[in-house]
Amino acid sequence: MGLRPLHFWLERVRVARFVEAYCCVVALIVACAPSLHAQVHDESGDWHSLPPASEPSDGGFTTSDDGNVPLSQVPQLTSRSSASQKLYLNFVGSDLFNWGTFSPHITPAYSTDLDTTTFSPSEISNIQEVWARVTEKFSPFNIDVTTINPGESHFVPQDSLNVVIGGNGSWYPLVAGGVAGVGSYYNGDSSTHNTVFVFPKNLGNGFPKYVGEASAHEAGHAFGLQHQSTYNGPTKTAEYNPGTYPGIGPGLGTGYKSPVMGLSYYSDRGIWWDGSSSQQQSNGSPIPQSDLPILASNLNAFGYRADDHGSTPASADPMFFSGGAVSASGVIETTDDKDYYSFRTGGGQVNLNIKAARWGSTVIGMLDTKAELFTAQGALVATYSNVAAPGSTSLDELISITLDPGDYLLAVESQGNYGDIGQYTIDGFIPPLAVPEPATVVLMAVGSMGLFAFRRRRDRPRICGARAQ
Ligand SMILES: [Ca+2]
Ligand SMILES: [Ca+2]
Ligand SMILES: [Ca+2]
Ligand SMILES: [Zn+2]
Repeated sequence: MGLRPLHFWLERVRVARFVEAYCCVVALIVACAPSLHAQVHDESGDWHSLPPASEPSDGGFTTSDDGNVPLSQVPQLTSRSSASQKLYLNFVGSDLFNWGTFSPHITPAYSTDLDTTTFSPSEISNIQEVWARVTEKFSPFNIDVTTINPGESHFVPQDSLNVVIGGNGSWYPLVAGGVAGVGSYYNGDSSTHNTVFVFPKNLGNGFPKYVGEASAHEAGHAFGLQHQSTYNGPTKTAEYNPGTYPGIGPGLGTGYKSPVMGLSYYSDRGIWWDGSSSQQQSNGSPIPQSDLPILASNLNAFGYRADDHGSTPASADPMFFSGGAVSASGVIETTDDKDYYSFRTGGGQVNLNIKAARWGSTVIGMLDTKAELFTAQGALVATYSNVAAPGSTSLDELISITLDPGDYLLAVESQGNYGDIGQYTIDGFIPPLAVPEPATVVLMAVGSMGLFAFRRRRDRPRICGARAQ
């Protein structure tokens, strides 16, 4: 995608005619995630009011509850500190006076209560969860998702993106989940200060899943992505492609996946997508958009992170070499990646859980895992390949197999569908090599060594100085 003039581009909420008129007047495009409280135009042409978000607000004013901390004590989280390019999740507020053609001025800190001067324990927990969710989205890339402010001087192209997460965006003319300029991370438009906005007060009062999806969505815009939309021929049927999720609002089932750049709030998995962008050619045909190459492009400059575990049997990481309780973790950066591990077992029941990313017990992963087990010689022993689908919620693979003693290879992979990438963990148990009984020699007193040596020499003659087997 080439550089384009920054146009403001508005979602279709409330009165479509107003939006169209507004777009004609304002020369800039701002892409905005839909608000949970806004009305959206569904495929049938009816207007639907979205239900309240499932996360209840405590509704109370918290002043000095035990455990509240000042904003300066926001958790200092970093997903990849070695990466020089930062995706800064700013939960502490902003005083940016001008942004594009707007005047946000004061954005309060992220808050689920009325006290925006401190973080309550539950707000701290939410901040950690949002960070974990955004970390998963960008885990294949060489960019650090962090809550540590890189400093104003770093909010310049191809350096750091400032994702301001606070308030309700009342300065913006529409109720929205967030707002961003397409390509604003690299296009050098100083009016947007390498900054995008997320409005948690319009996202289930700061519900972490919605805030996480919206933060990744607005960052995606800054990194050059348009919306993922749906069409019937040249007619756009939905600005925000809901993926396989069957409706709007939570609770309509599990096992679904949706584009981060579409409508992913309610789906099990918000993933990067290959589909039709919101942009159309002059004849109406939708312009395709494959999200991943755009994110990884030279314009953004961060690219994919280096593969973390060898992709061939010869480069397997011997992490489980001696067996026993095992744990490991990694990232499937692309659908072609395989992460190989070698292990040696004394034989018996092997149990390994290969899991997509979690927040506590909640699955927040994009990766639909797959695993293959080989002998050390490369013969396939077993394949574990549950495909996540509606009704089949698991992104994980459970290996439960009885193995003969020996050396094996485990390959962790993607199921291979577009967007099946991200973090995984491995935990479980591999029966270790049988610990040999201590040799008689160890138990012998020093004074007996002569006798032992004598007996060994007689029983097992040495050949060329080496003991015969
Ligand atoms: Ca608060
Ligand atoms: Ca690999
Ligand atoms: Ca990898
Ligand atoms: Zn958007």
